Amino acid sequence: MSPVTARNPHEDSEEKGGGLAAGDPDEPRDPMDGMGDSADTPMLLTEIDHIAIAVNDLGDAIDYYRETFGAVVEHREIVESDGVEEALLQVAESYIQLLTPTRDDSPVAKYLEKRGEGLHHVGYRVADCAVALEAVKAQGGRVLDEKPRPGSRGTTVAFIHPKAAFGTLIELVQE
Ligand code: CMX
Ligand code: CO
Repeated sequence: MSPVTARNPHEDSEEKGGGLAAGDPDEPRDPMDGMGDSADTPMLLTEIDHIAIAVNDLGDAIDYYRETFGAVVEHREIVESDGVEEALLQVAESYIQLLTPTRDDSPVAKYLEKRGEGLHHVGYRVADCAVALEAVKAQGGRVLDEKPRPGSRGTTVAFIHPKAAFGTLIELVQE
């Protein structure tokens, strides 16, 4: 069997520097090449909503961001259900979310104790949190919230377990 008759159109566009289709304007690259099963999943994430950083002292962290970068607090809130106080600092269409625990059994208190200050989670904005959460579950994802729930500043959110997401705690955020 000749390699020409066995030609797989996906192989051409994965070749670096010179398959038959390379440079042919009539044969656009398939952006899903090499993406495996994700070709079936429509893009659900519309923006980075926020990067959350766990800190021991919210005031100190706010001062650091203001003095170092000129970043100012847009919103401040205590989220009792999560045992956190947060400050949101806007960066273009996204936020830095500075987080500190309000009680000892808060997930952020546990995180600080175990790992110290630092990046706690990434919030990805989605158009519809329920739809995105169902898509994660359909892929066998390990979710922390079976149903979307209220987040801060009137958002609807759901968390995905970091152990099932390459070590990053993910929050789906619908505005
Ligand atoms: N990022 C990455 N890994 C994390 C993590 C985080 N934020 N938090 C915990 N882990 C890891 C731990 O290091 C640990 O790993 P090992 O088993 O390798 O040691 C593992 O996950 C289990 O961690 P744990 O300390 O035993 O903590 P729990 O399982 O009790 O809780 C989690 C972890 C993610 C389930 C819990 O923090 C949670 O439910 N989080 C979602 C809610 C939340 O974080 N709310 C605050 C934010 C509110 C907001 O954004 O508004
Ligand atoms: Co968050």
